[in-house]
Amino acid sequence: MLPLMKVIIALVAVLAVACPVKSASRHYDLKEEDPLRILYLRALDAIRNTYYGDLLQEVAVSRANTPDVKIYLYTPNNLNTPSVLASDGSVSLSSTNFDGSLPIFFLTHGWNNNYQSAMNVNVKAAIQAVTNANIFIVDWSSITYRFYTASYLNVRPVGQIVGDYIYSIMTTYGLPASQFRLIGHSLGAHVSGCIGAQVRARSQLLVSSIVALDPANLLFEIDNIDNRVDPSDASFVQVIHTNARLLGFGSAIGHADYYPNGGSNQPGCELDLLGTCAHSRAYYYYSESIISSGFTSYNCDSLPSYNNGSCSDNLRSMMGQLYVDTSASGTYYLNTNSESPYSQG
Ligand SMILES: [Ca+2]
Repeated sequence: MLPLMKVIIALVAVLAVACPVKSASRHYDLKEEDPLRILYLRALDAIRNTYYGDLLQEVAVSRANTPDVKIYLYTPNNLNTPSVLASDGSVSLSSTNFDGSLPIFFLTHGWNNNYQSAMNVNVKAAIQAVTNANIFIVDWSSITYRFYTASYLNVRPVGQIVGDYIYSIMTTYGLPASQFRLIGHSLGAHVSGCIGAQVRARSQLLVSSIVALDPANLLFEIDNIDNRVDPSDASFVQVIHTNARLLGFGSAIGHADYYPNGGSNQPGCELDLLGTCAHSRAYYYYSESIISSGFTSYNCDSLPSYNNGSCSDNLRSMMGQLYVDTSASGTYYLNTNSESPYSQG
């Protein structure tokens, strides 16, 4: 039977059962979720638990290699027309406008996205609006336009390819790992973690920061840091959660984790059963944080505590920012507007 058919049958079966749900997963607490959410999550679990083995077989022959990963470079001298680079290093940076004296950012997109997707377009424009920088966009769309599991299984291989690429820049130009900053959305957030881990493995040094924008949830485990973003992957890891426990990872997995509007549902995304609207808010908030006066957030343990004022005397931090707040630690809460500009100050 085709895997897709199995998935459809699993979804139908789970939806048909509709039995009371116990809070079984270590990723999410279902008690406060609505019934449709619960069914959705159980369907995802059914896919994972029942058919994961088959899906692994399906993609066993498709481990990413360097031809699957393209890298696009934008600099102050080519703001919108990229230099197209090969991730095996076969295209020399000396043939581009790369400037080793400028900050270096690597952006990595998620599933069903490419280098021209909204995440890349918005974050790149925001960076370019405030500073001169080398902006590398990692395009692994030849993989991400395939089945989710194929993308999931290639998070670490793609991270290793790009980590090796960064290491080659470091050695060629004599640059420190601390000059590199990584930004990734969804699966790309975990790829960024794996990039950082590979740089560390090659150089024994850490990249400066990773901004993990609503890192993907499905199939990732809190106990396995090897294929997901975690604090060991960079000097500082900031996570912005906007669709926690559905498309995005719920648990706090960075040095500092920000939960705008509670981190699960976002205002302006009310009819958002699949979570895609809330999931994308992460990069819209982040882009705005770069070019605006920012999003004030408060160290707090929950949205209700934040909303009832219990945390108003706690430490504050600005969510996002081009150069993240490395003094932050723990979880932070804030509210936003339902449309741009999202910041409430
Ligand atoms: Ca990791």
